[in-house]
Amino acid sequence: MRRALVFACCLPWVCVPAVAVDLGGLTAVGPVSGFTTAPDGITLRCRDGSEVAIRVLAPDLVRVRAAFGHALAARDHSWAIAKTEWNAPKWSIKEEPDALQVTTDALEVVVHRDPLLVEFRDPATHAVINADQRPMMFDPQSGMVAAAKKLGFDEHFYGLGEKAAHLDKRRGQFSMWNMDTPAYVEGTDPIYQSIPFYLGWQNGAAYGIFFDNSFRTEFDFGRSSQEYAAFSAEGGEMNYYFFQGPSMKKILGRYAELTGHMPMPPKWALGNQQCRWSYYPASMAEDVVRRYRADDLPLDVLYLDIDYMDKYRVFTWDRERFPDPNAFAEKLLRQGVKLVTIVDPGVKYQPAEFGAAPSGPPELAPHDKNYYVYDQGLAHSFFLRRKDGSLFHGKVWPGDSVFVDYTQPEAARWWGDLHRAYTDHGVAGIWNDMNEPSDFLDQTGKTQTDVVYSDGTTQAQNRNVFALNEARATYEGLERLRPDQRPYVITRAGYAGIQRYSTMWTGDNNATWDALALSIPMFQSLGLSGEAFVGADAGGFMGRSNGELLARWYQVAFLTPFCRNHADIAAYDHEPWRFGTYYEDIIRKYLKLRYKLMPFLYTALAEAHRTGVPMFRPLLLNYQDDANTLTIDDEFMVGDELLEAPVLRPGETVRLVYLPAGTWYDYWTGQRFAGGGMIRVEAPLEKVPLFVRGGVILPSGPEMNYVGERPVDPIRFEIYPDAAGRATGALYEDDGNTVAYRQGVVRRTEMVYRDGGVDLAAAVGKFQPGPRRLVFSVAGKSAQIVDDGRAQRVELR
Ligand code: MIG
Repeated sequence: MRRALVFACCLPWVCVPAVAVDLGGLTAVGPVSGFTTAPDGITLRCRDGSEVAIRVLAPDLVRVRAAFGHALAARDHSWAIAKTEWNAPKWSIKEEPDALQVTTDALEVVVHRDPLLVEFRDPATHAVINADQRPMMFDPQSGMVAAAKKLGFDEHFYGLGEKAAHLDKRRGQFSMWNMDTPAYVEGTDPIYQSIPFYLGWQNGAAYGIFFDNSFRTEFDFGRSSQEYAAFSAEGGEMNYYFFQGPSMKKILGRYAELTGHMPMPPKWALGNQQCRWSYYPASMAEDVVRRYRADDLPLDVLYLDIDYMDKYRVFTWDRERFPDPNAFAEKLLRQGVKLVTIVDPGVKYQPAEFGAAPSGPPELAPHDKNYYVYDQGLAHSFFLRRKDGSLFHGKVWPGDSVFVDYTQPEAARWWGDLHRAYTDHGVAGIWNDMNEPSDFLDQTGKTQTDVVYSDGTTQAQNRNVFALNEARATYEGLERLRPDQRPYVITRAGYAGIQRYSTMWTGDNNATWDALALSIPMFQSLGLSGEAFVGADAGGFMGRSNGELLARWYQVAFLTPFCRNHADIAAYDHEPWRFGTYYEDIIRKYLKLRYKLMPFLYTALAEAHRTGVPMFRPLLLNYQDDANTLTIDDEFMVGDELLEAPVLRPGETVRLVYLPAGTWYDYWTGQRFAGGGMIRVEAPLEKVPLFVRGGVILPSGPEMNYVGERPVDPIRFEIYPDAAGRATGALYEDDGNTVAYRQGVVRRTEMVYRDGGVDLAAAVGKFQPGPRRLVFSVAGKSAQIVDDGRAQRVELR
């Protein structure tokens, strides 16, 4: 059976292409027959019985909600939304014969009455930013809803979360329907996650649209027509949020406010991570860690994949493979390595044979006769059922399995509390896989749509938010189990808002050069969709990797938030040492550099937490006015400090690098370049083209083999002056583990380099790192001080 399952799961995905948004035959909403005002906007009544609400949440954030043929439902709930109460800013309404106009400080929303067309304009110039190409539409038979916006002649599209596609989504067509798609390639669509949020760009100005509808959704950015960019869903309301820029960073800030900020993960989550399907028994997993240490390779996290469990039963341990989980976890921890275990949503369907529960912790007991998770879930009616009342069964790793209704608060709480089976044994974090939810019998999810939830909604509406709710239950469970520790959760599937609970990785990629290249626009698009903590399986999950590919892969992975090597059960091993010391030396160099740059990376991560602006960025996000960056997705930036142009083809040792206008420095040689064009850079295998923007002060620390191995002392600040001889820098610090940062126990140190010295501002925040040395250097000059948090001027000599 095991063999058959492996086969079924590893079949190359048969691509179900996205459906063109077919607007033919849909019924248009409107026209407007009257309206009422509310404190935060207006509600339009239409001649066809429809209702359309325009709500002002912030000067630059307006929500449009439409019910077709009837009034808007009183229940207004979305799992994606973090902030439901907004203080309506000042706005005004103007009535004209053919139109109504709602105006804020940042936006002018014009609603034409007949036909009913919504237009967003700049209040100062009245220039149209985004406009309906036709009235919003619906299909009374199927329940489909749709909107079509005029397609700009030079309009470009970004975001949409996890898509196996290039950065610029113009002319593309995409579906949102969470799906388990092993070995996906560019063009496979949909894949694991659904983030129905996009950014439009025209002439340097950006806006955002979040179509918050969790039914199967389609986006069409000028694929089926020259005239419109359309989005539609198979059910639910027309419900979207319009974000006015023009700054993309500002939009991302608002999006984070609306759908939630990413919490700070534990600092060790930025450390190097190692996984394989599957390391067992315990002694073999220990061998992996021993080899890391013997080879002087940094490592912070080791993963246990599905084989640590007793026959794939979640919340259990296989006692033959892992006789003493606590002792095992402790052994790892003594070497600085934290343990993360996989948890799948499928609960083995196992009616009890005997009533008597075994004594002792249930996760360590034998389960062949009696499986506590199934018994408890059944007794409390926590499992999903079909419309006819029967349990919803799927087939996943444990075989016949049932799934939890995480929308029931008691079920979510129960699920969260079950994680005691891990936290009691020293497990530091949880990895949620298979949560589309995957089902070997039907990966399309079509046979799941009649599954009903406690609130009466069906899987047609909830499939896309299944993983979000599982992650929420997991995160909140970890918070209860270890109140003073930051939860660490990593997920495969998700929906908008997932960043509140989980980090993510991009699933079962291939061990190919194409997959490496594809990962860059994927991370960038995720970052433009609210998910900052992203990464891919380094080396490529499926198929056979090799030394050159692995070395080049690490040259990208060492700067991605999530840096984890992982491989399929059937794949040739590709841990850093597998292809010999030549490649291993290169990989070590980049892993060491990652740890050296940890002060910088952690600062960039804290920025993402605070502002919603991701650390892994497309050039476009930093250079929004530079149209040369519109399609660049084979280079990336970390923060606005580093620019990398990785080598993405075998055998290549040179590459062309676009540098935006400004001053740039080669990270390796310090050589200075003027940006605004392409340069040709030598890139032998041991070297990745890496640049620092002029104007930056880049913090770094001592080398380490795991986070916390030694004090971060001294902290070095390399100064890279801009053309005017100036640079600015920032350093974020906190305790790295607890949730005290939420109460302001952080420390932010800002500095400016000018006139040959550094003006250090007084440190802000309540975190006290204790005295440590700060070393500043620029072009042969340097200075060292002992930091006491006070403002001071440091002259470099
Ligand atoms: O059906 O747990 O994406 O990382 O190693 C495959 C086994 C299930 C898919 C995950 C992969 C993991 C594997 N899982």
